[in-house]
Amino acid sequence: MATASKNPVPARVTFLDGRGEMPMVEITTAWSTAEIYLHGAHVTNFKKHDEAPILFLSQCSRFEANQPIRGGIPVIFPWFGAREGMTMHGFARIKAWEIKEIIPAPDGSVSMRFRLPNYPEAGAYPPFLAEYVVTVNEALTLELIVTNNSTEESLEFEECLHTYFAVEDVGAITVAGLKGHSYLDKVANFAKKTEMDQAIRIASEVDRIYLDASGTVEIHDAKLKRVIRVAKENSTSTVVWNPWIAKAQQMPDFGNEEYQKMVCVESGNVNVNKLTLAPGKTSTMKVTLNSHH
Ligand code: TA6
Repeated sequence: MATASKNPVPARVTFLDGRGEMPMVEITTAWSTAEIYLHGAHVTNFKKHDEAPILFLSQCSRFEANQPIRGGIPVIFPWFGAREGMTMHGFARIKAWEIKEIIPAPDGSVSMRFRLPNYPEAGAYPPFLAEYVVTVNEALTLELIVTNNSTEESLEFEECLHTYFAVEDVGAITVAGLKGHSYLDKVANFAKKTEMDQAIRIASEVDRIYLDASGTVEIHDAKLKRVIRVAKENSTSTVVWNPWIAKAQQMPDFGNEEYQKMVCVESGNVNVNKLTLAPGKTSTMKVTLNSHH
């Protein structure tokens, strides 16, 4: 929770046209700055005033309709991964969300509530409401709130905040907090394995869905001398991904060398951890990102 400052610096919320003339909002608080595009309710930047940005954003990212932004925090909903004949990772990240509420708090924090309008692609699902609350202070807190508005059908869905973290050199980081968990190794055709390392190192393509993993994960960045903490509530899947060299070269919206400057640590409920929401019920997945030296 943000430490309430005696004379909170008034927060500032600015609406502007971002890259690709896409509407975005910039939030500046006493502790930090964040940028959020309405496209996908996509957070593209979070930077504490005295630190390097916490999120990675590709220099080659697209900023156009029906294309995901490469980097920041893609909001993956209502499915994760590939679906025959459908867009990868659901449609929420490539659609415009609406701003429903801006809530300045007495301590100088700012929260912004976004809502996913009812697009035709949602027709395959029982009626639902998806909202996303982004809170900016010395941390960045994200809440993905899904309500099943059906009176008789259960809502089955996957969700994931597919966060790209900025690192100085991916070869000099470790990812901690997943030892002992089972994971599906996409690089080995989704073979089920067990994580043996408390400090995971990345020296090749890594694409792992850790299952029943609800704990905090830390990214230790030796070169930036900082630790990024990914804490979460109501999320039992953690995905760790780095495309490495070959995959980086195959992605047109990602620089060939950019794999060295990022790691995805994603918080969700995917695969066998997918959610089934009873009629009228609401589920809230909460992720809090922070960093310290
Ligand atoms: O979360 C890891 C992953 O599923 C990888 O397999 C890779 O596909 C990545 O997501 C990025 O997917 P995207 O559709 O954003 O290129």
